[in-house]
Amino acid sequence: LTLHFRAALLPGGWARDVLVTIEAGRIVAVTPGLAPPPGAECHAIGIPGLPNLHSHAFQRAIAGRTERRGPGEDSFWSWRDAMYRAIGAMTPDETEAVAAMAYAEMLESGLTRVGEFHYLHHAPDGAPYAELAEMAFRIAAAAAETGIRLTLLPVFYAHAGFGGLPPAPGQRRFAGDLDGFARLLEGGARAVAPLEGAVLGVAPHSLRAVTPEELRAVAAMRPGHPVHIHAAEQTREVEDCLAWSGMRPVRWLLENAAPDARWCVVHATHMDPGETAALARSGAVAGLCPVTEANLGDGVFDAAGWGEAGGAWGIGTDSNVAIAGNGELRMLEYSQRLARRGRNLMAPAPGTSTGRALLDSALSGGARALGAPAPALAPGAPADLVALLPAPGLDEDEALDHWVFAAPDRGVDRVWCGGRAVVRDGRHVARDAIAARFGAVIERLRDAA
Ligand code: NGQ
Ligand code: ZN
Repeated sequence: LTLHFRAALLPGGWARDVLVTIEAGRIVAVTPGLAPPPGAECHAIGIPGLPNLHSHAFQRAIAGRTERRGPGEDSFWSWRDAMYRAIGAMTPDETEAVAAMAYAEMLESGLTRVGEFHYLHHAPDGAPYAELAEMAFRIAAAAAETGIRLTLLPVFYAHAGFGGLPPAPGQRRFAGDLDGFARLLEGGARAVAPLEGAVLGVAPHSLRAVTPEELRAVAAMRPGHPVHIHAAEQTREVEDCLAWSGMRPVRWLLENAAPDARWCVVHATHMDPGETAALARSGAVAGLCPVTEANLGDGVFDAAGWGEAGGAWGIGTDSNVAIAGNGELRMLEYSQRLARRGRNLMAPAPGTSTGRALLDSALSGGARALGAPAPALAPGAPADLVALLPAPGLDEDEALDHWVFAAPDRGVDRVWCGGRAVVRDGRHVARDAIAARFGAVIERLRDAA
């Protein structure tokens, strides 16, 4: 396969008239300054595929179904109850169908690898499936069907709150002990084994859901592989952690879990300046999910301060309420503008492009968090590429700024994973079948609820 881009973002920056040769799923040559030879496929703007470092695919099933004001205080916590109820009856077939829809939409927005923070393990009554890792196989099947790269993060979840509280009834599909988790992990390894480039990490769910001993045990189960944890997303979690330990959640992690470059701290919304500086220094990636964080009323992550502290970050679509790579980047910059009453706060220096800075960070931080090679249009790299729609009259960085801030939708033309075109004209190649199946599942779940 030979692709030609009028402009392409290479490791050293933009180049024009770039010929990209792909063989057996990998890029074998990248040559700027060439006119398209006969037979080459021509596109406008080429960028590497973006990592989506945090997804709960099944939550795509409630998109649009939790936006009606509740009876009491409507908050993250009442959303969580509604989410538990709405998905309480979801079967393995249904979960696979919903995940396939979410993954197709991720690809349609240029997200070519997903970190699936996977905790829907057991049957609706909490009983283990005959194959304990049944649901991991379903996630892997959805990834295989859509062509997205998978970093599977099986989640250890044992408690309803700080201090080792027993799990609540709504959490029985997630909960288990360390022995069960070791077997889930072994099943997860079998599930992802057939997928090219798949990665297996671990995810202690949160400081609420694991004890310190469990956290240490889980983090040690996949040496050298990603460790993801939710932390400091809601102020109530900060208060509960202070009451339990005398420390804020990120401070507790720093003192007790020794996070390093294989860690991804998801959200990390509420940090004081000391936590921000120390966590940034640790090498841990901040897993930012700006659209979900806005949707759930989490608060504003100080991304500008994190950047000044040298912190790495990537983006995640988390609840999948709206799936778009450019949408996450836009929300991230806009949250900073609203909080600091300034503009272009994520651009590092005068004259630099905000869209470019956002993309560069999300590519490198996201890949690190997912244990994946840095996405690059370079020989030897996996052929995971995105062609953006042309932006007439704009220079290259402006085209990225347009994609982030001005594109009417996902702004993506074509996407390749492993050299295979999985999105054409902005549509996943199997969208019709996947969307039909998804629609039937949504109706069934609504009837069941
Ligand atoms: C999750 N979502 O794991 O899906 C959580 C809700 C929890 C977010 N934190 C459950 N956004 O945190 O207990
Ligand atoms: Zn999450």
